[in-house]
Formats: sequence, structure tokens, C-alpha cells
Amino acid sequence: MKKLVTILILYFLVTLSYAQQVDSAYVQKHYDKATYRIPMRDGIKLYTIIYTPKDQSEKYPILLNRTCYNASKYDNYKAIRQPSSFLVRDKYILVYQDVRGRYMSEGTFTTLTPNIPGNDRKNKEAIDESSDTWDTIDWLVKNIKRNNKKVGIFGISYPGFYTTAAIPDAHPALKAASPQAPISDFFFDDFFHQGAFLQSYTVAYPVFGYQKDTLTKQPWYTEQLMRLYTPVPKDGYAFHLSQGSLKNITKKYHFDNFFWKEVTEHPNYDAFWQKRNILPHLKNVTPAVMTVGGWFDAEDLYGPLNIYKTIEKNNPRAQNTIVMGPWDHGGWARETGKTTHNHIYFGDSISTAYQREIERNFFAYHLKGEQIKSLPEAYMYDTGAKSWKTFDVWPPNDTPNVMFYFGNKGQLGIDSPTDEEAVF
Ligand code: PG9
Repeated sequence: MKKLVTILILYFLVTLSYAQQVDSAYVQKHYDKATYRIPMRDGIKLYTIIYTPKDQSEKYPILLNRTCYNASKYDNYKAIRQPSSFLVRDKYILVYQDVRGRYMSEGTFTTLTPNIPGNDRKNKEAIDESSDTWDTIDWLVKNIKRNNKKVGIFGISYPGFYTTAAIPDAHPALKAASPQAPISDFFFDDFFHQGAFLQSYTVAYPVFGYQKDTLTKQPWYTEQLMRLYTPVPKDGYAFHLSQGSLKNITKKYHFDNFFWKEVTEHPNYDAFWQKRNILPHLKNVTPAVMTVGGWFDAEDLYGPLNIYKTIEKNNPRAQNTIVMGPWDHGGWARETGKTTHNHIYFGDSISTAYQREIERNFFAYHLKGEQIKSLPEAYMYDTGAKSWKTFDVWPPNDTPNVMFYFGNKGQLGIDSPTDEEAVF
């Protein structure tokens, strides 16, 4: 018995150590790094950091991450936080790219770049995230040594949108896409939750509201950000209450912020937002898709649920998977040991188990041809039973539609309220 306990403890410790980000010493020992400026079809060059395994005994798939949050966070062999250590140790060609108009990439940044259907490579005007990803993948498979011509793309949050935007008119080498906590439509995710304007995001607007005028590895919007953080608001609610009407926020903080202007000039679901919604473009899906979300994600919960649902509806034959766990925004990429949400404890090392048994297997199967005995359609964490359930069909065939009702004391129930109780 004692020997069994020792073995189990050792297994747990080894797994836990794997789950932590791989440190820079590991990356330097096992990977070579180079940076490139990859030309897009309109001549704009996108800054791209590429890590290739030193082991030259085989060919490797490419794992691509396109971000508006500074690819240089992964420069200089820094500890790699995404993808998980299981994937880094499995050996992939790891690619990190600044999207158009961000940090070290050229061009102009566009809020949730509207998708232009089709892939006319001669049309230098028809540029979107799908075409930039297509051009990037085409360059990678033709120029990076020892790649096996299979590409996966992944990203969390805004990078989850870029992952989703790679799916329409995908490059033939794109075999697997994993949008995680993805934005599908800002009017329902993030800035307007189901259409309700989210004033609490006011402090985030400088990140997305200024074009840069140089290639830089550092934020260029710090001065505008500091308008909101000098002094640092101690209480968000009190801060916003003290602002009065939105025009005061425009006058005091965001008078020169193009993203704030876009949001405040489009308070309704008009053409501006509709053309930025990626969901209608999720047709003729060719790569396998595994969408990941957290039941407690206060930023992007609409996205994962509706990306899966839309792909399923428009592409019944697509390899389309959804994973919904007991996480907050992007929680599956962090291992906290004990998985809790506020005071509720769900279990130990749930993120590690997801990384090792779900995410790793998805990419190993589709990009390395590894035989994986089970790849369910849906992995659902039951937050009541505190356990995972898997399904080969989602939602399960025998699932009835349930109507929920608000009561006049703020309760939510499935019994239709009496006339006195009904609030509307
Ligand atoms: N969807 C998240 C976000 C975007 C913009 C502002 C604030 C949050 C994210 O990309 O993390």
C-alpha cells in the first residue's frame, strides 16, 4: 500500500510539473528560435516568432497563435505559457504572430476585422484575418524546414477570434483550430453583453483605440491608459458612478480613442457590428474545430457556445467539438492546483487534466496522426455533480427545451409565475 501511495504521489508531482509552463531553460535546450516578417498579399509584413524543435529526426506540425496582445511576450526563449507544456514537450513548430497593425507588425489595426467571403489572392483590397492567416500558413509550409504540412491554430479571447476568423476559406494545410474563450461578436461578448453596454470595460479601451506609428515591442498607449489610472480607481463602481454620463468619459479620457468612438456611435446592433460578427461565415468548414469555454467566463461565454452551435448547424459533417469547464476567462490555461470559483471548490488540477487529456489529444490526433481511442463531440463539466460528462451528440438527443421565468422577488424558476408573481 505504501509503495502504491508513493507511486501515486510521484505521478501527481510529475503531472503537475508538466502542467506548469515550460521554463525558458527547457525551451532553449529543445528549440531554436528565429523571427521573420511574413509578407501578406497586399505587401504588409507581419512579425512572426518561430520556435523549431532541435531534434531533426522527424517532421513536425505547426501550431500558430495570432495575437493583438504582443507576440514578443514569447520572444527570447521566455517561459512559454501557451500552448500548454504538454504540447511544447510533444514538439511542434510553435509560431506567434502580431496581427496587422499591432506591435511589430505593419499595417492598420481594425476592430474585429470584418470577414470578406472568398479568397481572391489577386485582390489586394479584400484583406481580412482569414486572408492574413491563409498567407501566413502558405508562407510557413513553404519556408519552414521539417514541417509536416499540417497546421493547427489556437488562441484565447481576442486571439480566439483570430483563430475563428481563420476557419472561413481556410488554407488546405489548416487541419485543426481551437478557438478558446473566443469573441464571436463584440455586441454579445465583451463590450455589450447580449447588447447591454458594459461600462466597466471603460478602462480597457486604450488597448484597442490607438494606431501605433512605429514597429514596437512595447505598448504605445500607456499615456492614454494612465489617464484612467492616475490615481488608480479603488472602487470600480464608485469610479463609474462618479463619471456621470458617457459624454464626460469621452471628454475626460477617450476624446481621441477610435475604438471608443466606434462603440459609442454604434449603441445598437447596426451594420457596423453585424459585419464584424464572424458566426455567419462559419460555413464549408474544413479544419477540425475544438471550441473551449468556461461556465464562469464573464467576458466571452456567448462566443464559445455560439461558435460551436453555428458550426454544428451549418456543417453537420464537420469535426466539431466543444469543451465547457468550471473555469473563468481562459482559466484552463492556468493551473491553480485547487480549481475553485469564488468559494466553490470543483476539484484538483482540472486545467492540467484538460491540457493533458483533451487539448493535447485533439492536436496529436489531427496534426500528428496519433491514434486516440476516444474523441467525444462534447466534454461538459457538470458543476452540480462536480464531474466531467462526455457526449457523442450535443445537446443530447433527449434534451427537452426548458423555459425559465423571472419571479417578482428576483428568483428564477421553471414554473411559470402566477399573474401576481409575473414581473413582465
Ligand atoms: N475578450 C477579452 C477582452 C477584449 C477586449 C477588452 C477586454 C477584454 C480578451 O481579449 O481578453
